[in-house]
Amino acid sequence: KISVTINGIQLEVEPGKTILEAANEAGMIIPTLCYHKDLCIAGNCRVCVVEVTGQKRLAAACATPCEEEMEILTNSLKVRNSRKHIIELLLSEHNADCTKCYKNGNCELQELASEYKIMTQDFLRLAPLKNYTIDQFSPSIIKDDSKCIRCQRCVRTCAELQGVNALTVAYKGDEMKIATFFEKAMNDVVCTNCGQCVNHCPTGALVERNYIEEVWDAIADPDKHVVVQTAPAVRVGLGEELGLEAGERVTGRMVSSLKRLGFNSVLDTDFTADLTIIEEGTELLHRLKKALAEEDQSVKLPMATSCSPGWIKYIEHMYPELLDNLSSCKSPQQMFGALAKTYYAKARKIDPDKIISVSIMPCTAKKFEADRPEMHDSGFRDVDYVLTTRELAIMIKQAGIDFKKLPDAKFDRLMGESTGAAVLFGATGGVMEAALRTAYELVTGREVPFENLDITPVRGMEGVKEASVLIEKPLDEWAFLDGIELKCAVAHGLVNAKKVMDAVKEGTSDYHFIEIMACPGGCLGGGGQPIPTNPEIRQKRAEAIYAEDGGMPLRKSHENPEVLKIYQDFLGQPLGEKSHHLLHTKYTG
Ligand code: HC1
Repeated sequence: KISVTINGIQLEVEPGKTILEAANEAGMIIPTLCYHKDLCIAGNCRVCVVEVTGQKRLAAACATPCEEEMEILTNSLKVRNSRKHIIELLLSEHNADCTKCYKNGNCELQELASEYKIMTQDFLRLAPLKNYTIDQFSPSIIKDDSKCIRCQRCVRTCAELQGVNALTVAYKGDEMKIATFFEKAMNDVVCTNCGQCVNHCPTGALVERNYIEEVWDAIADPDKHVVVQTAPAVRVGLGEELGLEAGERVTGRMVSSLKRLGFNSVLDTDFTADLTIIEEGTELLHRLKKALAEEDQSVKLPMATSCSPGWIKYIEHMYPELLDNLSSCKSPQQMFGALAKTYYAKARKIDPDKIISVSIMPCTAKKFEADRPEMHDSGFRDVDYVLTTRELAIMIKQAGIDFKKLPDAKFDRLMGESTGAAVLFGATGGVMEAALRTAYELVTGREVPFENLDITPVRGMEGVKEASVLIEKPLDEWAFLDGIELKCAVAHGLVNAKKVMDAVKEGTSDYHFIEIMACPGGCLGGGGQPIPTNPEIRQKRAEAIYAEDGGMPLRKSHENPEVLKIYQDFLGQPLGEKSHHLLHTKYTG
């Protein structure tokens, strides 16, 4: 350990710790803007400046490692004045029309301006804002350069977490901006719509395209029957946006709030997550049969999950030659949408034309997915509006609902029942865990050989995880699988997807099944989740997902009674004709 003094207090810190880390650990807060726990250090905003005795220039706390005997002042007059000037300079180049900004109330720059009481504008804007555009073409993301403070968190996010590099720094001096390739619209470049840039942006420069007014209008229309579905990860994130601790499970209160908002039926994406497991598990077994028993060379292995729309867009751009490796299953969101306007409409005797299907997702790419031309198999647009967790929280606040005091409520029936396996979808490795619980049992008639059904090798925040399950004494139909070690890989964050997909492309992988989720941590770390999202918060949300699974009476998708019922009453059989039409698709890039 090394010895440093911060604001007169002597501290022992680990070598390599930055001043920012040492000060924060000792309870001394230093403001930051370009810094984010997920990202490499940039040190370009200078808001975190501190005084180091003996040095003429102020140091950026985020980028300066502690040194032995260093004496640091985080709160001197010189530091406070400098910081205030830096904030004023940032504001002088910023469209500070805060009351008209979507991020009003959740903007880090606005918070700092408030903290430092920037009342007058010492640095008058000398010229109108230069070289900015507002890109509103994407169904998921709005990019407004006039609100950008050039901290480059979005650029680093897109490069370091996703390896996509859709955003970069362009121009110099006062014309410098964050731009796409040739300044094309986000919709026309490799952007996957994952929204990680939105989640990491400190201001209103990158925000989700919101559909709050459209959903209020639908609810208010007496001629419409508004059905809402909620994604697995929303129940472990929504509370944060409404004043609760990270990782607090709010499933019952979420359902309560949706009923009070006026939705006609509050149903669950988890139902179709269970359904996905039946369809996808069956598809995997069929592929294995063709490839291993019939030696059909045309069958592609490994089969890859297909529920993360950011991942779908990524493979379309980066590995189009591997599109046949994707499962043909639509995502649970889209399966739900297709069934809402067919199965649900028929059972409830409602004209599908009058059904408005809304989904609450932790994800901005789900907006893009719902907008895809493939997603009209019900004869209508399958999902009409997608709201993020953040948008739902806005509606709850607008409705004057005191979320903390809400009683728990239960999902409505028909497409509202789910198992613990379904909620696992919200965490990286969860689709794999749910699929293995079912596929192993279908093949052997026995439970998957992991204690308490917890398939721990696919849990955790390692970028790429591997697991294998030895298949022993299968049922007669699956005799060809006897002694086979089913090999699986799980990747989250597209930068990790690349590692797995490069191996698949080069033919060096021996996996049978891979799960890829676009966002770090899986959907619980989605671009539509509360801000901030960082490693500690993702960890807490993951623990909440596992606790939710552990507490469910049913924990295997094939035991979901509503899933059994839908096959009996409507679908017939997995991969049957109706399933094929409504629940499966083919992405062609
Ligand atoms: Fe997801 Fe999925 S898990 S993709 O992350 O397969 O968004 O939560 O809803 O569709 O079920 C997201 C979450 C979500 C789908 C499911």
